[in-house]
Amino acid sequence: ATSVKEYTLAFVLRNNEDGAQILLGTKKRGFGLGKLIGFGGKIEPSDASVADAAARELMEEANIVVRGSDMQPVGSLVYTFENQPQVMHMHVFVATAFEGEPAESDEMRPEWFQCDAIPYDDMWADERFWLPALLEGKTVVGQFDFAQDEVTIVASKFDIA
Ligand code: 6U4
Ligand code: NA
Ligand code: NA
Repeated sequence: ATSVKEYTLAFVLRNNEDGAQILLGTKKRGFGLGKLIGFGGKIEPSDASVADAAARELMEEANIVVRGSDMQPVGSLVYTFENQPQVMHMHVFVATAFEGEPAESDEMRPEWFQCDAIPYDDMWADERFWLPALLEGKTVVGQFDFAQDEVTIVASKFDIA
């Protein structure tokens, strides 16, 4: 039987003299080890809302504060992995208002990148298909089916609006 687990993923954006930047983190442990990703994780029963779960993860992993109301929902993505009954459902958010300075945690090493020079080769393979659209203010809904290697996309369908 298939079971679906709910996750958040949040991208923080800022503008400074260098132009538009995005906060990404290198995953230091667990699932996606070594990959450059947004901040997020499993939604816990104690989270009052999905947006609050995303804000909690940003605090835990990057040490910055984003109010739940400043979490803009921009996507819904389903991931499957070959030979794994568990399906991941990821709720994607963008935030442009935050407090504090991003700082390294046990789980993530945060770093700002220029939005026009995102190193997609260091990210999950699906990111290049939809993250550019989110940076233009669009939304994404879709599904990516990965092989067991967690690199190869064997099937995908997604809508950008
Ligand atoms: P622990 O270690 O229990 O605190 P937790 O932070 O709850 O973990 P974690 O880090 O395993 O959960 O969550 C996985 C993160 O990776 C979520 O933010 C979703 C994200 N993720 C998984 N597959 C992805 C993919 N193909 N593309 C993507 N993000 C993905 O962009
Ligand atoms: Na996480
Ligand atoms: Na976490």
